[in-house]
Parts: sequence; C-alpha cells; structure tokens
Amino acid sequence: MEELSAVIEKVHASEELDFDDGVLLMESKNLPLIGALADYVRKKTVGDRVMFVTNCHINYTNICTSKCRFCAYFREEGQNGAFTLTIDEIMEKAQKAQSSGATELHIVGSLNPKLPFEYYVEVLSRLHEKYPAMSLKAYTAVEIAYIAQASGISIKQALMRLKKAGLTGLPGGGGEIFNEEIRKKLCPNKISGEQWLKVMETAHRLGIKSNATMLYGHIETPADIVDHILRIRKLQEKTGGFQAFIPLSFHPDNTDLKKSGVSGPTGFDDLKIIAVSRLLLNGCVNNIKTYWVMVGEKLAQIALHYGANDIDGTVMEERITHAAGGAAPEYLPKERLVHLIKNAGRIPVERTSNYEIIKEY
Ligand code: V47
Repeated sequence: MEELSAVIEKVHASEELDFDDGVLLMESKNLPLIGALADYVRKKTVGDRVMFVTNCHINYTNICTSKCRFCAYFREEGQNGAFTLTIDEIMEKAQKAQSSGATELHIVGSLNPKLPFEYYVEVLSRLHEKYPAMSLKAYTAVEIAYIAQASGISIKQALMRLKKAGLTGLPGGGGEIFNEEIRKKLCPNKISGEQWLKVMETAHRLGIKSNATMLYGHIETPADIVDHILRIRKLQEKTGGFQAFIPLSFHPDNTDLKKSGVSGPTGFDDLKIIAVSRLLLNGCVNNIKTYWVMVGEKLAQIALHYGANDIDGTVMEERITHAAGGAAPEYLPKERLVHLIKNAGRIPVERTSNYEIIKEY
C-alpha cells in the first residue's frame, strides 16, 4: 500500500500518471488495490454502463509473409490449412452475420502477397453496397501499410480509397509491443511500432477512427508495457482518434515462442494490465475493452471490476486465438453478454461500432 501512496494521491487529484508511476503499478503485487483504483477511475469517467457490440469476425486469409513468433494462425502458401476466402465467401459470412443481428464486421487477415489492392477495395464496396448500415471495421494498420507498399501507393492514398469503398474504422490489431528491441525479436518482418502509430495517425487525420491493442505476456518487461500504453496516450492527445484500447493476452500453443519456453500470462497479469491501462489512459482513451475470446468469459466479467467498460463482442467466428490454443467458445450470444454484465452489477448497453447507443438493457 505504502509503495503506491503517491500514485493513489495522484489518481485522487486527477493528475496524469507518468512512466515511473506505471512501472511501480506494474511491479506491485497489490492487485486488489490497483483494481480498486482503476475501478474508481472507470466509474468517474464512464460510469456503470458496459458496452458491447453485436459483431462478426471475418478472417479472410491466413497466408502471411510476416511469420511472427507469437502467431499460430499464419500459413505459408501451399501449406496444409492455408486459405483465402473469395469475395463471394465473405459475402456469405456477412449474410449470416446480418441475419444474426450483427451491426459490425471485423475483417482482418494477414500479409498475403497474392492479393491485389482491388481485392481489399472490392470486399468493402460489395459489403457496403449490400449492407449499407453495417459498420466495416477492417484491416489492421499492418495490413494497410503492407497493401499500400505492395501496390506502390501512399498510406494516405490507400486509406482514402478504402474509405471511399465503405471502410468505417480500423481494428487495433498489429500493435503488439512497440519497444523496438522486443518487437524485432517477436515480429522482425512487421512494420515498427512508430510506423504502426503513423498509419493510425494518418487514418485519424482522414476521419477514420481506430482501436489500439497491445499484446502482452510473452517476452516484454513491465517497462515495455508502460511505454506502449504511453505512446498510445501521446498519439491520442494529438488526434483523439482511438476509440478503445484492448490489451491482448498472449496464447502460446502452436507458436514459435512456446518452443522457447514462453508460457503466457496468468490471470493476475490479465487483470493487472486492464487496470493499469485504465489508470494510464485516464481521461484520454475512455473505452478499455476486455476481449473474452482471449481471457475467457469468466475473467472478462471480473475485468469489469478492474477498469474495463467494454466487452468484445458476440464475435461469432474467430481463428487467431483458437489456432493458438484459445479455449473460449467462438460465439457469445447477446443474451449471454447481457447476463454476464448484469450479474457483475453493471448496465449492459449494446453499442454501434462508433460507440453510439443502440439499446440499454
Ligand atoms: O494483431 C496474434 C494478436 C491480434 C496471438 O480492434 C495473438 O476491436 C494472443 O487485434 N495470442 C488480432 N494474441 C486480434 C485483434 C483484436 C481483437 C479484438 C478486438 C479488436 C478491436 C482487435 O491478435 C493480432 C495480434 O496482435 N495475436 N497471435 C496469440 N497467439
């Protein structure tokens, strides 16, 4: 308690926490205290509503040149299990999503050298034409940088063309950990953290909102986590374009990292990182999202008392976490999400992709 007394005072005085405060929190084992502080900030900034979206994840390909060491999802071309969906197959999935009441499609894949820029545009334009009310949250900053470079256009041009085709926002994937040294070890073929932030900044300046993620529980240090969150905060102070921050809990099964003995985060880590995210992003990124697919529905529910105010989502189909040993189901019906939120003493609110309220339960 004593080691955190200066941080507690700062939080109560609504003062911004700095890097050292963040590291102190990360290194503390006083999880109940950190959780209570984060819950206090959550209540003060966003109240008791917990947001969720009725969405559907569509993973359009797993063929990837990046070969990240934390990833069990990717395949090389021609390898067993490699796939690329045709646009008709994507339309079929969207049809199912629409019939189950989805208002958002979350479309991410990998860095597939065979797919031309027109594929990405056509996916959006056909979806937008057929389902104009559906939000299309598509392509991570990493995919945007890759397809822009492969087709010889700037990131700004790529984003403008995708926006014109129907893109409504960018998911937060590919953030991983920004620290250059760690990132080189995790994903040497991926854009740097600064490049990821640059793509996001460009999107925000074009009026395209996005999310931000951070992958934790592998080879990063507490300082790397704090540094990552503070870099998000810095960009948010410039653009205001991040809608939510989502810490992603590393799943080691079938990954290269597991072979080196990395076993992944514990439940203690999952809750502490949600809480520290809330505290460091206080007043800056207001939606801290827990992703039940990665932490499980039970821990996601508890996370609502550790600073989270958003729970993703109905999801429907998910391949990235499940390839890496994720044991959660692939779908949570809306009624189940409502039950989990109410049972945690909070008010369930179904939201749109852009955080407009659809219905309070
Ligand atoms: O970019 C890959 C991560 C991300 C593993 O924006 C892994 O609303 C854990 O970004 N263990 C994809 N994580 C998921 C993602 C996401 C999820 C939910 C909501 C939003 C949003 C975004 O998953 C990847 C990568 O960072 N990832 N492999 C793994 N083995």
